[in-house]
Amino acid sequence: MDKPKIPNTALHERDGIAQPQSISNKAIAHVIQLRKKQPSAIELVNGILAGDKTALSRAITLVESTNPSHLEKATAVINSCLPHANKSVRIGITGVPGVGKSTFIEAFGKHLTGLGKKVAVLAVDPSSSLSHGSILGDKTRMEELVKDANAYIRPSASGDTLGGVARKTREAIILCEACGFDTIIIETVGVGQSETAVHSMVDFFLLLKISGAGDELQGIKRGIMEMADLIVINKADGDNIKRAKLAKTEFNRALHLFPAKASGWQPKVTTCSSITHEGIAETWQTISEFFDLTKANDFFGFRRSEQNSYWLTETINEQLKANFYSREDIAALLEQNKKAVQNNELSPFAAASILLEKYFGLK
Ligand SMILES: Nc1nc2c(ncn2[C@@H]2O[C@H](COP(=O)(O)OP(=O)(O)O)[C@@H](O)[C@H]2O)c(=O)[nH]1
Ligand SMILES: [Mg+2]
Repeated sequence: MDKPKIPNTALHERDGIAQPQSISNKAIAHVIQLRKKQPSAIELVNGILAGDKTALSRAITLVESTNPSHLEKATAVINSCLPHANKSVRIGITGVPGVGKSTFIEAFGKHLTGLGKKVAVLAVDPSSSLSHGSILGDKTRMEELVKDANAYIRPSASGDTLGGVARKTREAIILCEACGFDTIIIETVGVGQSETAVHSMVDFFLLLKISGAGDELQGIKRGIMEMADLIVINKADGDNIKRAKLAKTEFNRALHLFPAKASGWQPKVTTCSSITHEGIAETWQTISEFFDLTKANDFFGFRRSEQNSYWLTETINEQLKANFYSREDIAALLEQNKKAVQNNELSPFAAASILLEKYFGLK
């Protein structure tokens, strides 16, 4: 018997084969159950204070949530954790992509857990909202640290603005500290003003570099050099050792040209290899000296309280701005006044006054 001919046209549909349901009803029921069982704020806090990393992750996700209905719970968790936070050292690490930040943090973090410390690694990377966090993909690079019971690695919060990402990171620091992490490492790639944001939330700022073809100081933003408490020349291994030592001399000379720091600390330069681990212990030794000095001369506490008031005003600025621009009546009036300003019918200052008066309900 001849097989029926199937017309070769796009309008024809073959009967498909019945597909098995890709998600079982049991799995769906399980997910629904989990959703229902969102832990309460008190459960989260108890988990965090008991050192439970799952509770910590959940709380950080809550804090990062942009859903307004989560805000109240997030605030309650943060407030309960706050009295248990602060007992830590916070270290910021920056450097261009490829310099070896992830590899360094893996080696450095393992060294610290080897000393009995509990290490949390967070990232500030406002560019990563699309790629879902810069260090997420790097988790493979931090293979050992990820498996370490005394380490916690969290990819960067996504967000549209650096201010938003920075606030979430500040809150994540508090949660990590309440969870018993005593050494917080904040990684950032030098995008936008992210180094400045990280600098304003850490006690110690480390710039990672590699030795180049000679002119080591070329291409470094002066501001970053000025912020650094320590420059670490990474990849000081193999053929690179000699060049790394030369770079160290050159950076040391350059650092001495900057004005003295309020901390009383003279910034230093070390070399290390994140692969052979040569120089990792010395790098931590140098950082410890900084903490000894700044805790003895009270700069440590002073800087933290300065940072707190800085973040208070930063947050007010952020939220006022966000609230202003999200109001529909303001947006309409802004559009209208923009045209008038562009056509020189209204000065920018007069237009701003009109808008602000409307915003504050003065008119
Ligand atoms: N030889 C050598 N290679 C390194 C060292 N540290 C990192 N690398 C390599 O440099 C590349 C970039 O490292 P990665 O940690 O991803 O840099 P990141 O982009 O700054 O996080 C990787 O191929 C690493 O294996 C080091 O100390 N010595
Ligand atoms: Mg990396």
